[in-house]
Amino acid sequence: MTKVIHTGDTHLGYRQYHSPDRRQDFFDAFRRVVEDAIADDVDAVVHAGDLYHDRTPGLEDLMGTIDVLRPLSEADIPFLAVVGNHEGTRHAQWLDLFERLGLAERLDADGRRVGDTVFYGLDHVPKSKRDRLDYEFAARDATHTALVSHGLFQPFPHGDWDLEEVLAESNVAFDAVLLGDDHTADTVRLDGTWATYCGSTERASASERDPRGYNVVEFDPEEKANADAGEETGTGVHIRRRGIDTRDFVFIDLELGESEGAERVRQRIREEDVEDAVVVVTIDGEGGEVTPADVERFGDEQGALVTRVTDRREVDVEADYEVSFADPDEAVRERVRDLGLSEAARGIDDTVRQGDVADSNVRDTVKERVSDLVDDGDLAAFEAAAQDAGNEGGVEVAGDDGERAETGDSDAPADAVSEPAETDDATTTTMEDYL
Ligand SMILES: [Mn+2]
Repeated sequence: MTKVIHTGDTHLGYRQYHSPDRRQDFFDAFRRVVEDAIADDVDAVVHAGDLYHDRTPGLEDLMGTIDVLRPLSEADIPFLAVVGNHEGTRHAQWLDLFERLGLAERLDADGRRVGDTVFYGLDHVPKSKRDRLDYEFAARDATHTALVSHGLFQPFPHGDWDLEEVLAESNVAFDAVLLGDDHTADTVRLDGTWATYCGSTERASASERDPRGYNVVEFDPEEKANADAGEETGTGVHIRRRGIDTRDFVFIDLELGESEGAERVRQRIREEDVEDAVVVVTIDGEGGEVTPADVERFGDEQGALVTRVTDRREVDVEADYEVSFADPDEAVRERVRDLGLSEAARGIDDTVRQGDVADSNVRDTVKERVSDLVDDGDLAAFEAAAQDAGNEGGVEVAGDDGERAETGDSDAPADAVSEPAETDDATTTTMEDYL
């Protein structure tokens, strides 16, 4: 029996909401996974990419990681990993450093045997380069084989990389595919293969409402032998989810009537136990007299760690400016919508400004998005949005309501939670830098 923990999308170093406590939370969650692995004496910890949020983690992040990984290697539990799209895949990187320190192993097409199971790795590959992949893996003697990869695969939601095609083209018949990138845990069966996302270990965006956790995956050689002998059993792959204790998030969804306002919001926050929690308030409806800044203050009064507001109210033009000052991000989004940019340009703008694309990843992300459009032959995406004569500044942008343009990146929050731009981002990053 081979038993491993399958984790991923740990996003270490992420100072979410500009909060040092949140940065610590991401480390704590990862540490809990490692502690469980040691307590359980599993045969390996498999990490499916996005160990770091940023492609160039800071020295503190690297040292923090060493502190987490060292007990694992002292317990003789290998840490096997692939590289995700937040880390860039072209050059030497953190994983190679930890490999050199004896704290990690990078999975590749050669495979790594653990008990009777061989684990293969396939790093994240940008969409524009996938045609060149041959999915050739070294043939190894093993009862079970598993592929570890990072990307958004079909048939999972938001998939742009067809897993059935990958499995059909691979020369190895995988029993399991252990995936990272989609922060939502999910498992499907494709013919004889189990495919599973372990989900993120901490909420990297406010759209990740479900409890966080990881997978425990067992490979039972006896059951596989019985299946091979024609008995009606499974293939001996057993996937179980286990939760981890993470920072409390309190989600408050409010529909405000015209006569309702600040008092209603304050009351709703008081009803919840928000102390030390991240409070995510979504306001909808026609209503009234409350600004995002008010809501943040109500959260602070009740001892919340962070309070974030997504304001989805329909507001008229005059009120727009009022909201704009309380929420500069929304003001910028409004203005960008009015510029009549092409889809491609909006995508670039979006990537440059997005709080959850780390600065060091912006260049690669932009390049990837543009080359995907070029490869798809989507030239319309480069045409400026039509400016109707007599259209008073409002350019119709289909379906875009301040949402992130389609990138296939599951890390994108479903709704942009208002987050003031980090000062140094705002002053040092301009679109011209990336064009
Ligand atoms: Mn991720």
